[in-house]
Amino acid sequence: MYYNEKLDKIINEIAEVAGYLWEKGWAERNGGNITVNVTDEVDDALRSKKPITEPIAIGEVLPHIKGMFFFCKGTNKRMRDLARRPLDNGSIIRICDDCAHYEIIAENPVKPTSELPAHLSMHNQMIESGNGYKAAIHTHPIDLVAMSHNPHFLEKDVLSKLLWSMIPETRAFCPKGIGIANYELPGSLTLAKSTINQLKEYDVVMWEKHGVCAVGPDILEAFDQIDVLSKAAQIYLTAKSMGFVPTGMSEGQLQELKDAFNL
Ligand code: 2HA
Ligand code: ZN
Repeated sequence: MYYNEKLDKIINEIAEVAGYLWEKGWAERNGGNITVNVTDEVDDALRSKKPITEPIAIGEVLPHIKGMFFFCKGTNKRMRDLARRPLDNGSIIRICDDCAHYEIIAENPVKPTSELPAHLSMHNQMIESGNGYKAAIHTHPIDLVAMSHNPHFLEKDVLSKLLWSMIPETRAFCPKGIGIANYELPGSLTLAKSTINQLKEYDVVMWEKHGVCAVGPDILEAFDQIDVLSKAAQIYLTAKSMGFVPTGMSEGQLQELKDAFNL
């Protein structure tokens, strides 16, 4: 038992997904990050804990996450270690009442992920939109990142349409497709801004030549979105490596799926 039953369940899900990211080869060294809004699971004991740090600036003012609690992978920590020892490789932070700083409230002085501005901006937007989403993930899937090196695939919805057409599940389980954020410095506020811009339309965003971000109701569903897209990318790449360009499902077949599943 780490904290309480409900919070432990979420921490165990985070550890489970961290293990998948490592196994898939998407999480070299400290690559990738996970944050989950755990405000509803924080009990009075944790809420009354004194912060172990002075307030640290987020770099943004994020009014919708005032006073909220997030479990965050630690900066410079490895996903493969988060999978085995989540509390040594992540920490719980609380957003201060000024909405511009956070403090670490768990025992563990692990500083949160370098992509905190993007992650907290995504959570802020999710609360604002009222979509009920609580999880955000960023990872480095080899196939999807490789595709982002082709300028044609960075044009709006070109990649979504190609990936949807590779296997019916992609259309069904990633119905919004994938948005594109052009290359920006990792960890920067500009990357955070272009990510949340794309999130207005998509649940998954490609970070050009870097990785992919996804949001969802929980961390498993956010991971599933990237996994489904990566599977479609692998089908495309496998066909290409066999020496042909895959035909892809037709517009009619994709429309039929859209109608059948009310997408
Ligand atoms: O946290 O992946 O983008 C390590 C990264 C930064
Ligand atoms: Zn990254």
